[in-house]
Amino acid sequence: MSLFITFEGSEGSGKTTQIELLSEYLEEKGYPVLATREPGGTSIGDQIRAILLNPHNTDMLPASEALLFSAARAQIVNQVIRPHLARGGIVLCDRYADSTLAYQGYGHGLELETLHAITALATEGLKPDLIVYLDVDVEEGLQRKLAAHNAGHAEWNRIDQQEAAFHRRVREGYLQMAAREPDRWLVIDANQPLEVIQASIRAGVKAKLVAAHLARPGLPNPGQMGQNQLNSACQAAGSGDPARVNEQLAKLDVGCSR
Ligand code: T5A
Repeated sequence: MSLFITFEGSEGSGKTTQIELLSEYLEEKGYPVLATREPGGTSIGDQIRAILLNPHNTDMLPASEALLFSAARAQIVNQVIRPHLARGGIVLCDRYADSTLAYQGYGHGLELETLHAITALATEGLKPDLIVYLDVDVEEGLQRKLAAHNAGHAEWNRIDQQEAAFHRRVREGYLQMAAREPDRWLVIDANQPLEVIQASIRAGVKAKLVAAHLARPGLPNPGQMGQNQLNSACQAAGSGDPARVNEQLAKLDVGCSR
C-alpha cells in the first residue's frame, strides 16, 4: 500500500510546519514516510530552486518559471517520489503540480491547458491521492512569512516579493481547483491554531489510509468514511484479510469492532 499526499497553499500557510507534525505522527505509527519539497528534493532540483527563487532574477519570464519548476519536478518524480511509492511508502510533498497551475496559471495568467500538458510530461501522469490545501488569508500568510524571515528562520524569495494582487489570484485559483475535485482536495482553514489544523489533516489522511487498505479486490471502498459506512466496510473486510485490515485500522486509532 502506498500513498502520495501533497500540500498546497499560499505563502506562510504552514505547510512545512504541518508536514513535520504529520510525518512524526505517521512514523510513530510505523509507516515508512518520506517528506520532501518542491522545487528541490534532488541535486538538480536544488540547483533549479536557487535560480527560481533568487530575488535578483527579477526579469524571469512566467514561461521560464513554468518550465524550470517542471524540470525540477521531473527529477523528483522519477528519482524520489516514484521509487518510494513503489516500495509501498507514504510520500508527503510540500508543493507539487498544482502549485504551477496556481502560481504560473492563475497568478501569472499562463494558459492552463498548456500547463497541464507540461505537467503531464514532468510527472508522467502521477497524481496525488490527497491534496491538503491550507487556506490562509493572503495578508496573514505574508505577515507570518515576513516575521519568520526577520527572525532568520525563512528566506524572502523572488516570488514572495510579488504584489498582493498576484497572491490573491493564486489563492482564488487554488479554491477553484479544490471545488472541482472535492474527493481529492482537503481544504482546511489555515488561520486556525497549529494543533487544530493538524487534527483535521490527520483525520483526512486516516480516511485515505483506511480506504487504501480496504480498496482491494473483493472489498468495498469505504468512500466518505462515515462511522456506519466504516463499520460496514470493516465487517465486509473480515471476509478478506481481517487480521491485516484490523491491524492497520488499530494503528490508525480508527474505531472498528468486528
Ligand atoms: N512555486 C512553487 C511556484 O510558483 N510554482 C511551482 O510550481 C512551485 C512548486 C517556493 C515558492 O515557489 C512557488 C511558490 C513559492 O512562492 P518556498 O520558500 O518553498 O518557495 O515557499 P513556500 O512553499 O510558500 O513555503 P513558506 O515557507 O512560505 O510557507 P509554509 O511552508 O507554508 O509555512 P511554514 O510552515 O514555514 O510557516 C511559516 C511561518 O508561519 C508560522 C510558522 O511558525 C512559520 O514561522 N505558522 C503559523 N503561525 C500561526 N498560526 C499557524 N497556524 C501557523 N502555521 C505556521
